[in-house]
Amino acid sequence: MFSNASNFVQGVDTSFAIILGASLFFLVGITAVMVYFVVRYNKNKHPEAKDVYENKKLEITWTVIPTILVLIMFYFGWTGYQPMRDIPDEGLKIKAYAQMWSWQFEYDNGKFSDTLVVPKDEPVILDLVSRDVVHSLYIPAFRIKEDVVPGVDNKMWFIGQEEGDYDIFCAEYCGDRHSYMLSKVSVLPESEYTKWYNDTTATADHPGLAILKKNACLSCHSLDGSRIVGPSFKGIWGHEVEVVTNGEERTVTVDEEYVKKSIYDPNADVVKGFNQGLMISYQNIVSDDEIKDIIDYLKTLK
Ligand code: HEC
Ligand SMILES: [Cu+2]
Repeated sequence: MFSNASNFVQGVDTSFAIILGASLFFLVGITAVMVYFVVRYNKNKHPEAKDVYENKKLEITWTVIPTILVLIMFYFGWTGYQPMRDIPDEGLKIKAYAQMWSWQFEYDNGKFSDTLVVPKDEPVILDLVSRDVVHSLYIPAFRIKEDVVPGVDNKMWFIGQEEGDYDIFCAEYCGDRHSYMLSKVSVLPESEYTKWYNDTTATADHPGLAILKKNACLSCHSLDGSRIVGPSFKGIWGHEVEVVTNGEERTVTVDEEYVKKSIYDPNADVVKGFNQGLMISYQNIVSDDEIKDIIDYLKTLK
């Protein structure tokens, strides 16, 4: 509470503190009055119950005071929320992709990243795109959360005001590994951000591995033989797998054609023991050339 990590912290924390304060006041007040009444009006002290009928003053009081109170809460809630929806025209635009079960951020210059890197003190406008189901981008430290809905053009914005790393969560249950759908936002000084942004040289990764990372294939496929959502990629090249095609089991060898088919039409041959319909088709997302790189890389995973 009361940090200054983003431009929304103060507005949200103020309304939170006011609502918490009012709730505490009434918790203590009502409990005290209740205890007093239990003692004061118990049967020994007050044997004859009295029927109280109508009390205009009391009724007006308990209508007007709570109305004023909730209007105060509304006022602070609204003034804290309104600027979040008032998205500026100018700012750093970044595309935020959500998919089962990872985040990915794309910058103007075509750079992709798993973590959101932003400069300090500059408005950042996130264009929220879902590649599959409904997710929700949540940065608790910044007090912002916005749904990422497939087919809906939604945006969110903020200004990072303190350097550091903050958690990003998915706040909309989106399947098996929803709770692993984590990332970070790094707020850097302007000059460090520019350096990071301009550094588009690929990491030392194998090009095929870079493609698997970029498309978040690894949130469902491990490289070390462990089963996540899909089969591990370890040792699959050239091996035989049992698949179900149109309800019939058959054995196929993992070759170029099979890998390509698995990526473009994942529900045609479903690996036995795994669920159909989890992997989307990457037909317009991963190109033929990229599949060649992926295959080169799979060959190295003995
Ligand atoms: C949401 C989870 C998920 C993501 C993301 C995903 N897959 Fe899959 N994948 C699966 C599942 C589940 C199967 C097994 C069922 C089937 O064959 O459709 C599978 C099967 C495969 C197979 C066949 C594996 C075998 O052992 O025969 C290949 C190859 C494959 N995926 C490649 C990819 C690539 C490349 C990407 C990224 C471009 C990717 N997958 C992204 C879930 C996923
Ligand atoms: Cu999610």
